[in-house]
Amino acid sequence: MTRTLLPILAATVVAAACAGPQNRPQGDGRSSFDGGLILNSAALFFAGMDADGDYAIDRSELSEGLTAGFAAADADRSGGITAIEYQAWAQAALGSKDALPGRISLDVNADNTITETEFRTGFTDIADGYGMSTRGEIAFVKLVRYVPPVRPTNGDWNRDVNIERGRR
Ligand SMILES: [Ca+2]
Ligand SMILES: [Ca+2]
Repeated sequence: MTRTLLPILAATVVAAACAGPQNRPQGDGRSSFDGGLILNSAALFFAGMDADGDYAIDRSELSEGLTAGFAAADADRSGGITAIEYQAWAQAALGSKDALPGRISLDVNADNTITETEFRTGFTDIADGYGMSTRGEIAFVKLVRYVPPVRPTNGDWNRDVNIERGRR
């Protein structure tokens, strides 16, 4: 009973949170953001791969970093990263267990295990998005992004969402 009920309750909470503007708090409960620099996905992980200290990640640093990252994440050396292992690794290496990329996006065949191929492919795709495929390196400047201030004043809650989507 408890096993089946909990996911339903969790799903209900998520659905309520996503239900739209009518469920947003009014007045002082509205959020705003003063703007500033944010870290792009996997920024801490990539930055830590800079072995020669030139503030850029080249292809060999990326490859070695991915090898080391997979080895660290696969705590029991089973050859795959389980959900629990990924959560622990993401907390340590990405800065949060909720940081992107999430486990589900890396586990392409959805077998609840992230193989080394899936791990490397997922992070290589992100690295390519930061310029690895075109420039052969990721400069640190690509790992941060400026987000302008957000001041919802006319009930336009979608603006928060659109800015969040603009990061992808
Ligand atoms: Ca470097
Ligand atoms: Ca998999």
